[in-house]
Amino acid sequence: GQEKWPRGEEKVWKEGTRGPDRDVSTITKSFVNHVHTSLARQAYNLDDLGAYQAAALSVRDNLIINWNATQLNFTRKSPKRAYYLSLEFLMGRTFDNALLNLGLKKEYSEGVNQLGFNLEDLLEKERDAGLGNGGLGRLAACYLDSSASQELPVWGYGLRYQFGIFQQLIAPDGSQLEAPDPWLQHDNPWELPRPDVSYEIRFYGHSERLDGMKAVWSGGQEVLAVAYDTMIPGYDTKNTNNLRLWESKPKRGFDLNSFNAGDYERAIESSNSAAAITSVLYPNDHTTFGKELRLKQQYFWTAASLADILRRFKNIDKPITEFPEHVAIQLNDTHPTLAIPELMRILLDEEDVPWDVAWNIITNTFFFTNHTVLPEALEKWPIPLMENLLPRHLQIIYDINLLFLQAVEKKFPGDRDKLARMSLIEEGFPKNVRMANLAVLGSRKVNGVAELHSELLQATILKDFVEFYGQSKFFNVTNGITPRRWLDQCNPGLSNLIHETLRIPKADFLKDLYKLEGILEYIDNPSFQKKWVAVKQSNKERLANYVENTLGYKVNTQAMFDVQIKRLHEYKRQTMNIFGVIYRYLTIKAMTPEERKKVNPKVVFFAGKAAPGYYIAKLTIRLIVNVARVINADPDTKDLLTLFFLSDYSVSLAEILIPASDISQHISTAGTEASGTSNMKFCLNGGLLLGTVDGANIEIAEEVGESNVFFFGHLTPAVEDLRYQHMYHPQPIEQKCPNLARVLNEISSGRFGDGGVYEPLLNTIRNVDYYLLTEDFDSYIQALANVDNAYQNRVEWIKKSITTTAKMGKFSSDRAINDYAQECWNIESLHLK
Ligand code: GPQ
Repeated sequence: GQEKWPRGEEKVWKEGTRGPDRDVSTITKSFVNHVHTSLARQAYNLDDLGAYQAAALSVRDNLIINWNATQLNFTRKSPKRAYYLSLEFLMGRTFDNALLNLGLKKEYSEGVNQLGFNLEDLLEKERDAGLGNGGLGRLAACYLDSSASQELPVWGYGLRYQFGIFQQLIAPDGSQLEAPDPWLQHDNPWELPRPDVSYEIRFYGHSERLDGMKAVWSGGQEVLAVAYDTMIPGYDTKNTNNLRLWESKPKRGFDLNSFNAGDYERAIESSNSAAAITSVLYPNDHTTFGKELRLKQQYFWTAASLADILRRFKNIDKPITEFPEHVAIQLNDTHPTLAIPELMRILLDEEDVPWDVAWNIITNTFFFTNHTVLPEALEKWPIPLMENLLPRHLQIIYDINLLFLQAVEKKFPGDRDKLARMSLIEEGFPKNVRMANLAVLGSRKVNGVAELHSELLQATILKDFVEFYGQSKFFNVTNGITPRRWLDQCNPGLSNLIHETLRIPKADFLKDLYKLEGILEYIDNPSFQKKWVAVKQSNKERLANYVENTLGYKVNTQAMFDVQIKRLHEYKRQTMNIFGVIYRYLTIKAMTPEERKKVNPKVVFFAGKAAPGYYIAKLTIRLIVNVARVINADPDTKDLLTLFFLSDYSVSLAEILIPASDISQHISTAGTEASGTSNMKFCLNGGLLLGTVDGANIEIAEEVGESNVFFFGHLTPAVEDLRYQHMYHPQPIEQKCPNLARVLNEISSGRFGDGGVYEPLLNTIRNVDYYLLTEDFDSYIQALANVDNAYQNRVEWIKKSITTTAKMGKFSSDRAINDYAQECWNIESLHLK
């Protein structure tokens, strides 16, 4: 029926909600208005930072109008919603992305020009929102973009860290130094504080069991979770979704009892400990540390998010048993797994729901994505820690476990080993809660992030669970990337070329990436090829400028650009790359001037952060930096080979590096990289792929054709046997891989600075070589040679590049999000008029 207008004159209200006009004069007015009122500044004292802030506030006005309209529409129509719970959202910058998604970039560029500024300079003033470590966090950011762009009712929930991923500096000796990332120092225009949306979150205390499965949890410490909303604009739609991040605050300003007793330090201590919960992102990737503060973060965030989701559900006045028909919750890795016992707690203790009914709600609401098979990344929490911090949740976990193991025993009588493997509790001193097992039990469906990874999951760490639940609970969603940021925003030249060539609106291929295949029609067209090369060339020059500005080094942009950018980790084998560079260096050194003329000149780029406590990864950075110093200063070779380690890798730096690459390296030991997503980004931008038969590399090759990628190395099924060989029949490295042995000896002998420094790193390869460099090095060197040869035939190379871009349709995160929407969430788009 027709709703009554709530207050005042409807006509006047409606006029106000129309939103600002999109013409340049409206934009300049709004900009000047923000300079004068929001910033209290003048044309006289406005620098680029101030101008960025004014422009951002003006764009934000547009976003807020759309955000409001979207949320009102969701509330009115109350469709089923999905929530993406992720401890990491690696958003990068917002300004440029918002302009592109709103379709206002031209207008703003002209507007700020009229006011004496250059839009590109203003874009540079924004700090990255680095609320994540790497692929897992960036995936979450791409998924938000795709959900909003496809008008799907999806919200993200995360934490508002005061400090994101640390800033990486390089010390004079070449090693990594960490500095804090104060990204909120100058207000963040892209968020809306919501002091009215807050929840009290309890820690510690005690839990008293009542009759049946209920209990009362009381006492302990309470802290406040306060919401901050970040607007997520869809591309080419008004639909604007929400990322809700929680900040922790003391429940009261300070502890009044201590304060009145004159103990002021004590009084602020508890308030400091509340604020500490969301103060910093844990900078570890693929490892768990078992630190109490991290567990606090996880509970604080899941409890606040669930309280918020439940409150919204209660607004629609449906019986709690219908919860899963209105709500789907995706668990991004095991980090939010406490949501499972937390929802159980609410249902049992607060909503008076019987156990079976509650468990049925749980197992129809949650969905779980696993991102690795590496054992060190599987989260475990020591029982004593959990018992102290979350006594009620531990009880619930025990209850879930008891019922579960009874069911396993019934299905597989007498298999004690199986029971031990599947139990939520790992025996030991101390005992641990296995979060992955809990996530599997509590979820409707479980997925890996690429075909191979999903297969491996089911064949290894989840094997028992597949046998118990059956195949249908387990499936694959291959990761994806948003073409808005990773094509149109980072590579406008390429995006324009495709647009002009296909003569279709950009929105057509940016929203349906399969349309890129259309460029194959022009693959033999010399003028198209020329333009294709020109785009790559200008992207290489942009990167060269960046290197000159940051490192003061002139880069040869005629050389092949070879890039490896990702977190430093032994399994990703940056070591193999740097050893390969050294091998190349030694080879060129040994050549006659005549032979050198035939060498394909190459510039090698590395970037990536190492976890502050990851000694070997940090040594690898130090080695790369010091090798670069030697190689770049060698007059015999420096025209043919240079090497750069670009510090402080970030989303924004990736946006410069990726479009400039001719070849990129994704060279993990087979079976270790779950998917990889930068491989997709490079290929989308016409860079070729050098990689192992691992993760999404395999599916990329399936799309672009194996002749267009450079594969090498042992395959996954061989890896286990090889490791076994290494363990039980060790062989000296000189015998196994003389080429690699020679490289390691050059390092030891001090050719790249004090060799002794690198012994611990070199010994990981000489001794155990868990990641099998000695097994793959020769075929790696061969693959590099194949890359050089292919590059010599420039026309063929260009065609490979065009084909690679053309065939990236599958890797749009729009496709991935649709897989989730259909396979898991059962949600539909809601178009906003
Ligand atoms: N990934 Cl477990 C991370 O970035 N951090 C982690 O702690 C774990 C996984 C990555 C994974 O290594 C990549 O292969 C994936 O492409 C990415 O998650 C997204 O699924």
